[in-house]
Amino acid sequence: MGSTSTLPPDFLWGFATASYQIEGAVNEDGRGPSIWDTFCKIPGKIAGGATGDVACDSYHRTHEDIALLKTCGAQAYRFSISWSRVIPLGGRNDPINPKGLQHYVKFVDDLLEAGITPLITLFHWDVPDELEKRYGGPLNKEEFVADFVRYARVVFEAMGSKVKHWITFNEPWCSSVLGYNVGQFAPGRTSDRTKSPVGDGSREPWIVGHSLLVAHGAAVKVYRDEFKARDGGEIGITLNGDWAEPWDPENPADVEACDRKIEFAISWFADPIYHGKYPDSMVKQLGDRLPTWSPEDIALVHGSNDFYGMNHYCANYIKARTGEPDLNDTAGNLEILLSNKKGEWVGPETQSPWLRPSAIGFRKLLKWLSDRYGRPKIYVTENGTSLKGENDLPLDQLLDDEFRTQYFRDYIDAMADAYTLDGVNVRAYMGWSLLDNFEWAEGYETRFGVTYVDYENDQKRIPKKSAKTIGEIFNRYIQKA
Ligand code: PNW
Repeated sequence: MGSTSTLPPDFLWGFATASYQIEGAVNEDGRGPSIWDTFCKIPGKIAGGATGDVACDSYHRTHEDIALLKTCGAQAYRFSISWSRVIPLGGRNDPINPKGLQHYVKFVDDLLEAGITPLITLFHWDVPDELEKRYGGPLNKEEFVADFVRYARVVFEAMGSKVKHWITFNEPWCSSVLGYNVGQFAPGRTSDRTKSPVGDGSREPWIVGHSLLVAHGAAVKVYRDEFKARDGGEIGITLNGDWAEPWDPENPADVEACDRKIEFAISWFADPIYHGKYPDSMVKQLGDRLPTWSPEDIALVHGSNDFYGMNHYCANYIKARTGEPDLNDTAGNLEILLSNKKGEWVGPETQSPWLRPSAIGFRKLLKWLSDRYGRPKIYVTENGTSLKGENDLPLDQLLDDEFRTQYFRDYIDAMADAYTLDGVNVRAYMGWSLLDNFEWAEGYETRFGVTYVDYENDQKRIPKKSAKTIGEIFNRYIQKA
């Protein structure tokens, strides 16, 4: 397997990051706070009491990051813009912060000068805190959509002539479910009163997901109406989702539950975009808690992807639940497990409790998405792994990250097979991540970088083995033009 597979000559590869995870400089040059600044201040929410106050200090080290990209041979860099750096209060009538905007314009110029293609994510979970306070952020669709559209237009105006690949939202599933049901991510709302005094996990995630979809569609319309003809770029959304295997392949209920799991995680967003409606499985389980589509809103959303942005890390075993679903269930009335009926693990353990690698699952999910959505152009916008205990290793061992290197070999193999053997139109791949960084609720204890960041010593960066190897892997696969 793998040996005869290839990737096309124009295949684009590089690395991804997100603003709050790497930038630091949270109070600098007029940036306003986002919901993550606020959430990190609540005791007990983040491992080790960590915050993104300094993170990798990338706001001050754009040149170091570009040098790293060049050392790895990366052709592309996916990063996100902090909305509250550009518009500190966030709203459509609030002032623009020229210094914040200029930071990103300059960064794009520097990337282009270094020969690196920028892919920009407009939103990677960091709602301006003022909008959360003003009207509840994406719980208020009308306000949120209007404010997001204005922010998107400001960014397109400033950088549209230079940036050809735009991602509206990163992983709306995470914002909706982890932010409004589990309460593990900002703004931390949940029905669980031991975790939060506010929130309704049975309703809010579905409302938030709907708002994010409409905001995506509205921003795409602005791009297509006002910029695309002049700038010739493309725009899409990035969705996360893992592959699903039945816990007991002999049990039809478990087999059926696998599709339902992917529908609740991915098709929740992808079906409206590609098919103009929510999946039947979700309508059936959620009833009137799932918002219905007005003709105006679905017209914005249906057909709104120029490419499908795919974040993918791992696979799960799925066991159907019997009986009525819990009101707070967001998964499709099933259990998500890491081992099957025979007691076999889906993959080796990592530092992230939810992540056990299974490269064959990547190939299968690529095919599943390709079939369900009419063979869209797919950009893999994140893929990568943490390592069990990496943070505790002596430096020489930490830098020799063979486990991560093998993960990339296996996953890129699987992707090349999907392209070559299964006819999947996958055209780009961004490894997660260029740098060890602020891993949300897990703080700095979990590392995902191909570059080690020494948080104790002036955020010094040292490339790991994986940083040096990934380019060789792509060189083998990408056909010479
Ligand atoms: C993605 N889960 O998030 C994000 O886009 C990145 O910002 C993040 O650093 C990366 O994956 C690694 O975690 C996820 O619990 C976070 O299933 C959590 C989950 C999935 C994706």
